[in-house]
Amino acid sequence: MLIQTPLDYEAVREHVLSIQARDGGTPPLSSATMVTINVTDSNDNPPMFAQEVYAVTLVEDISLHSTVIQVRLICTAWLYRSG
Ligand SMILES: [Ca+2]
Repeated sequence: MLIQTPLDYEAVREHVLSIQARDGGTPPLSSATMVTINVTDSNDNPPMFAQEVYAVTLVEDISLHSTVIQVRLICTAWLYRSG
């Protein structure tokens, strides 16, 4: 068996295949079996910022070490898992 399209854990975590083998005899004899493929997760989704653009205005005499902005990141792998 060969992989022909990329696997995507977030889309499909399990593939169940039915395989049949048949010989060239007369009459042909065959057997069938099931193959279950479990896809494991890899870290293939980069985190995304919650907003595309962040902007902040600061007074010039702001104290050193002041927090100037908080940005929020969304772990997209988590998004796909929870859905
Ligand atoms: Ca993943």
